[in-house]
Parts: sequence; C-alpha cells; structure tokens
Amino acid sequence: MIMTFRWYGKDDPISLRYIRQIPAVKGIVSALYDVPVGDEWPLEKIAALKKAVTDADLELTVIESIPVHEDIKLGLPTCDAFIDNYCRSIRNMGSLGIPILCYNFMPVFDWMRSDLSFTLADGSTALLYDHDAISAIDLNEGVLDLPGWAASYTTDGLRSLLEAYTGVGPEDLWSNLEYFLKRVVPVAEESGVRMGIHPDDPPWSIFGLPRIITDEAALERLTGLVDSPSNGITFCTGSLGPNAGIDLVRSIGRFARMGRVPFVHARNIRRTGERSFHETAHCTESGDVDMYRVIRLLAEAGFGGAIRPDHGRMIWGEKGRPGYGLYDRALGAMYLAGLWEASVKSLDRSR
Ligand code: DNO
Repeated sequence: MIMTFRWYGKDDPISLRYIRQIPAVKGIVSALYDVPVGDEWPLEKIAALKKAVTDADLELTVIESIPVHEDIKLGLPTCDAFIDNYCRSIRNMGSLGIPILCYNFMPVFDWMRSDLSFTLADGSTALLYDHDAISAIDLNEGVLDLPGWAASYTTDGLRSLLEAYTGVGPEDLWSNLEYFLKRVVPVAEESGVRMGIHPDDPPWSIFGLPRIITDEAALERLTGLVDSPSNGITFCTGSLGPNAGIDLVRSIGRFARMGRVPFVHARNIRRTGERSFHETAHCTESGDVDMYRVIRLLAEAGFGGAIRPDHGRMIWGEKGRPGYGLYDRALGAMYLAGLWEASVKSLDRSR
C-alpha cells in the first residue's frame, strides 16, 4: 500500500513541503490543470510535474484525472480524435513511470453537493448533499446556484451540453464507455498504467443525466468490459457509501482480490436520508463507513496500490478548497496508516 495525498499543483496553498511532513505519506496524486479537456497531455509538462514532486522527496504515484471529453461520453463522431489524444496522454505518463490513472465517466458534472460548508456538531464544516435541494435548482437559469461549479460553465455552454444529452440513457453511456475502454485499456496495459474509474458521486442520476457507476453490479459490469488489470476501479468509499444498498466492505475486498483496485479514496460519510448525506472525519465512529474493515479487507487482499485520505472537514479555523484542506486530511492519513499497520501486523501474526 502506498499512502498518497492529493496536491493541486503549484497553485495549491498546501505545499509539497508540508505534505512531506505528514508521516507515512510517500506518494502524490496530481494532474495538469492547464491543458484543455480533450488535448494530449504533453510529455514535457508531465515530466515537469513529476520533477516538482520528486524534488520534494515524494513520488508522483497517481494522475487524478485526465478528464474524458464530453464527446467521448456522448459517443459523437468526433470522439475518435479525442480518444487518440487520451491514448497519447496515457503513453506519455507511462513512459515517465507514473503507474496509476484515475478517471471518471460522469456526464457534465463530476461530484455534486448542495452545501460546501455544513457545520457539524463539533463546529467543523463538511460537504453535504441533499437531493431535494439539488433537484430544486433550475439549470436553465444558470449554474450560479450550484456550489463549486459556477466557474466551470457559462449558462449557454451548460444549456447546449445538457441538450446534447437529451435522449442519452444509461445503456448509451455504457456502450460509449465500452468503446472508450476497448481503445484505451490496451494502451494503458502496454504503457504500464493501471486505470481506475471513479464511481459516480453521488451514486444516482442528477438533473436527469444518466449515471452508471453507482453500485456493485456496475463495478462488476465495468470490470467485464475489458478483461485486463489495467481496467480497474478507484474504490471511493465516500462516493459509493451514500448508496445504502451496497455492501462496501464485501465489494472492496472482492474487487481488490481480483486485482482490480489500483487506487482507493478513503472518505467517510453519514447518511441522513435515502438521498442525503454529509461528509465526516475519516474514522469509523464518525460515519457509516466501517473504515477498519475496509482497510483490513484490503490488507487481506494483499493490496499494493495507492490510497489517499479523501475529503477532509475544515477544522481548526482552516480556510481552503472544500474537502481539500491540510489538517483533517493529514489526520485521516495518520488514521489510515494506523489501521493499515495494525491490519498487516495482525495478519502476519495469524499466519
Ligand atoms: C472530488 C474528487 C473527484 C475525482 C474525479 C476523478 O473531490 O473525488 O473530482 O477527482 O471524479 O475523476
């Protein structure tokens, strides 16, 4: 297991120097943030990112993410050129020895929340999702009401994108995903890169858009689309966790034993309704994810991939990018490292 930490590049207020001071953290999860979606990621730019990380005495372990162009998700005729670029980007990262690529296949929006600063009982703040609040937003009036997304789209740009998805259902999205994976996974395999799809967050349809990576059956179907260790899952406990129907622990153990989990996002959530939840501290007692059993099952499966403490709360007066402050994620890293050490050592003793 490689303990990693997400770093948003040179503009991240949390420096690599600070991250280096968190015990147990050896790897960095990062991306290029200035390449237009769909373009090839230039080798020199990835090399420069890697150099910044190695100069700080850390390893660039995961690229999260190379975004998938909407034309690929929509299966438009233009998708082939974008898939070619995606393949070139994978080759480039592979040639630099970066082993893991996280990506997602969610239409239009990636993660979604209705409140980025919900106050928990202890006075810290965390991200919250309430389906009624999200459903009450009229996207035709623009994205200004959408926490975290106002800067990503113009009202017209968003409207035409939503229109493009009219009539695109879950099965269309599945076949577009299959088409994409059949092209990119062999390239990833050749390049020594293991891809891990990020589950949909939250794991259900929003704004009438199809979302397909939502439960264990979907993960099973995904792994069957292309039979390769490079066709894997970024197992995000906080994205799948809001779906009370998933046995997270069983499913993470199962896919890890199959060798299909190159990357884990360890995040905890508290379900407050069928389609509402808020995020919490990482430890088991704070939420509905049994983090000990998740880590224990990974240890039993001989997990050798990367893990990162996902979304922290804002604590101790910290201000920063929602979910990505320093303090609570650092606590999370220590907690996860403790669970891992205890799990591995107790397994060794029981052999
Ligand atoms: C949010 C993240 C996601 C994730 C992408 C991966 O905090 O978990 O934005 O990076 O879904 O492609």
